Amino acid sequence: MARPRVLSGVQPTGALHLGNWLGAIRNWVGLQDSHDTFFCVVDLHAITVPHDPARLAEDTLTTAALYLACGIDPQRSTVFVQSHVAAHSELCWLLNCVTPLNWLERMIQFKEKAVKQGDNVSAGLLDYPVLMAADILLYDADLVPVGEDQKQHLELARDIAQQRINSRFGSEEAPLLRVPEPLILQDGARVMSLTDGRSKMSKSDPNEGSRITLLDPPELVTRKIKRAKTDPTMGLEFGNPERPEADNLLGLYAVLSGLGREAATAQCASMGWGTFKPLLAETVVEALRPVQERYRDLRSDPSQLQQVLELGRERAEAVASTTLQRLRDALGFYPRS
Ligand code: AQP
Repeated sequence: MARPRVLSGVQPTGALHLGNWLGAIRNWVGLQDSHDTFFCVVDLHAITVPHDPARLAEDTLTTAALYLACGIDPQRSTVFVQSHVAAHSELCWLLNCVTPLNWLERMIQFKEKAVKQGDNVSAGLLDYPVLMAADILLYDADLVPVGEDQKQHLELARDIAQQRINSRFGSEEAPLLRVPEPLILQDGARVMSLTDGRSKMSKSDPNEGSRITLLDPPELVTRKIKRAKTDPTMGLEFGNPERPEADNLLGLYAVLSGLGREAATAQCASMGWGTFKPLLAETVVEALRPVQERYRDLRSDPSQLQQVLELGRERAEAVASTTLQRLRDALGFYPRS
């Protein structure tokens, strides 16, 4: 029986951080044996906000190398760069033309990010969820791992596939697009900012001290944790709404030490911040060490990474071109000879 297909990706908008790892990539690694996994670096999404052309290619390679360094295996997964498969842009256009504008205007992420852009907000930012729908629908993905922040976008992809394509241009017996389901991961850790336990750790936070990136050297990790926001209460605990920083940092310790929440709570319940922070710093440094070593190996041989991405592009294109052709035919385009 065919394994369910999963698709996901991260934007190359800067160095990946602990949130991207623990909330996304680490979970992808565990899916590789049981699912048919497609992981792309979503560089077309990265230009929906102002970007630096001098950094995009480098950030794309860094992101791909980090996927592999974190345990994505190109033999078992299809790893590719979104813009290398032109079908993403073409399907996005086809879907744009059937997606009501007001579906996009009510997307929470658009509203939040648009505020930050002021008058310069691009049509691309509004269109972000349609491109994401194209990414998913091109590969007939059965499942999409989603965090809380992406649930609304997946719902939109489902509505476009079902209400705007399948029911208008397909038939019940032969749907044109597979309607994907969310894959809610038990272990979907949400990592919060080091400087504000109520907002998520994010690549685009202007304060670099708010996040630990996967490539931060040990001294920097230690410094960032030392400066991380704390509170005056003694002892670490989970679930106290008055203490989001304690919850977040104890959560990081529980996951990265491998102890789990119960044992981590037992160990740290009466520990002061002055004892806890060096312990957490050492744990983070040790957890990152093998990732950083594998990353350095991968970057020392550019041809290896290039080969992985080329193989990924071929595999991805084979699937994507079939879906796209199905759509072109159903929408009535004059066929190319
Ligand atoms: N803080 C987080 N905790 C848990 N998971 C997180 N993810 C991101 N931040 C956290 C997950 O990482 C995946 C890829 O994210 P993305 O780069 O496509 O976009 P994002 O969610 O917008 O991530 P950032 O870091 O906040 O990027 P910017 O600042 O560029 O917008 C997703 O699965 C996401 O849930």
